[in-house]
Amino acid sequence: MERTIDEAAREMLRVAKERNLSTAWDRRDQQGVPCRFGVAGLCCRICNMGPCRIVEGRSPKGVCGADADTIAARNLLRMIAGGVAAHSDHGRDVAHTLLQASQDGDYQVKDPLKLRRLAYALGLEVAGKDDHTLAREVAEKALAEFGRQDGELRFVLRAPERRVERWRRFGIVPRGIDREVTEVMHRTTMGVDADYRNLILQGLRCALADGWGGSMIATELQDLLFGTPSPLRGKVNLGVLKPEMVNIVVHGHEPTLSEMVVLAAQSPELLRLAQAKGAKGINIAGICCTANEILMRHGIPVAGNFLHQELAVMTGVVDAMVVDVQCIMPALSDLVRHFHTVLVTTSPKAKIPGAEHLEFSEERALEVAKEIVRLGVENFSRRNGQVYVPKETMDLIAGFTAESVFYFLGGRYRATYRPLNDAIIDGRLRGVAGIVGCNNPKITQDFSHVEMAKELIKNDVLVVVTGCAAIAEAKAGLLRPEAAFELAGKGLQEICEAVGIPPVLHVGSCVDNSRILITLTNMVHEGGLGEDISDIPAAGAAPEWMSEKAVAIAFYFVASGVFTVLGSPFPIEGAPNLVRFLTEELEDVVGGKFAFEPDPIKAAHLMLEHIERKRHALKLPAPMYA
Ligand code: BF8
Ligand code: SF4
Repeated sequence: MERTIDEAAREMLRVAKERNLSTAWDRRDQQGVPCRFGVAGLCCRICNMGPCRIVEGRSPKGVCGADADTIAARNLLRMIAGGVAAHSDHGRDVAHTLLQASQDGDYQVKDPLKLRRLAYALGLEVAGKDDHTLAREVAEKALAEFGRQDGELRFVLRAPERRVERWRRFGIVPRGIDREVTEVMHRTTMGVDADYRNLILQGLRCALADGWGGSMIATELQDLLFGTPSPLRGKVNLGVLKPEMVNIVVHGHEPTLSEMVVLAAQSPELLRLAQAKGAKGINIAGICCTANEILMRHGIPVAGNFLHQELAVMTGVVDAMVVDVQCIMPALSDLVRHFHTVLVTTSPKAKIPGAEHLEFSEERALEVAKEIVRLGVENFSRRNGQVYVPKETMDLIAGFTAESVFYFLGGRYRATYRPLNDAIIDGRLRGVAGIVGCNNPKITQDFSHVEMAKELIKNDVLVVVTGCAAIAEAKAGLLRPEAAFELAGKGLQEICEAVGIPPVLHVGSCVDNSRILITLTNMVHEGGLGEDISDIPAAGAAPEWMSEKAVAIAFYFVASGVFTVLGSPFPIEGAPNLVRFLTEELEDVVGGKFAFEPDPIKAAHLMLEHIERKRHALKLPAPMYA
């Protein structure tokens, strides 16, 4: 199997081989054939009577009597809880940061208009309050959602009425964010919930507490603090690293840190220091979701997605790699020892043996960020001359949001979803699709993301992307407006040309998948495409997923009524009833369901077939350019 489709990555993998440096791909090979019980979801180590394994014919049940469906469902639920916890803890941190925002502090309110809209959505009295008082109240209200004991999460009520009714009917409206995570952990301990259907319902409720809770809080409050993105130009891939400059790579997730690093790198005193060290300036580049955050708000270049983190270090020009939380390979600390790069951990939640730890705090945000940048600048003169920077870069447009895309589609002065809905209704567009999620060394890097997107846009489906999928599409050039003429069908081409957008729209980081939920809701409200998200000709996919966070995302999309295709199955294949429930029966419950399909073209066609079914149900005409 090819490791990657990315020329820059290929080049760096050659360097890795020459220098005998281990990468995620090598370690994946060293793992050999994975344990078949793990793959099938048939291993349980929840209690000390086990670990138990389900073997057909010999041991169909665990010591306690749990069967394959129970065991696989419990394991899957714990993955959901892990993902929800990660996104939501990020959301909580952002709310804490918002609490600190003040006129003269490091963090300020950057989008007062959105502040007012959000305060209103949270049920706050808006009139007569200044921005920072209101921001405080929004932060407190948001924080209360985590510990809420009863009732319903406020943001859930932003979903279409039909959707909320459906959730109420099945008892899956999340109460409090932390409560749902805790309840998953409780119900999956030994001897509690043994009914895979009942377990999955709780999994859906917990996931909804992410999409319409923790992640949505993260996205919305980040917009308040750092500004709501609007489309801008940027560059991606390892060629954005500059041998003649100090390169500081920020990797991880929370813009609370990366925003400050961006600011610190503009400080005259550090720029002077960089010059004194012989550097032409300070270059900041991003990896993973924090890259998406600072790309879409500042146009900061992106060094790459998840599987690029080790490759970036191997260029030999990364003076500091600054990380916070999530998707940071512990392998980095071994790797940096072969280079001059200093790896800086910044979160008390995420330390790595061998890394330098410089703890970030909101109270001293800019000060700590400057210390971190200084570390990088001082390290510039320790470079040892071995430089392998690939030349690859690609232009892109990023920074679309539920607000801004349709600001464009609606014309400069009228934010409306009408043109988008009309295009779907008259058949110029077949529908919309989201491609999200990670890289995974089990799958050729970026291949599935890119092939799937190409197939969809060729068939007049407008594609939105987030996270590492967004970076994959960007590297392949699909976030350029020109890509519409090269690759899109005639209908999508017309729209892209009229509005000046690429056929694949970058809508942000992984917590920004909540922007897609709001977009779909706005489409419902605009009218003509049914009354619920599940009526819209839309589909989702995570073709190269690896993280528990992707499981949480997939579950909240399905729970919100979206047909979602995964490039590799959940570890549940040994549990036939559970598989049937998730891939068939669930549609009757939430209007969405899962499919598993490794071939990205076949997966795209599953999505297209679903979109056709939805068009048919809405009695829409055949696509204009079939
Ligand atoms: O949160 S797509 S590899 S970086 S988990 Fe991680 Fe997956 Fe990338 Fe962003 Ni999302
Ligand atoms: Fe085995 Fe049941 Fe304990 Fe799991 S919970 S380890 S299946 S006895």
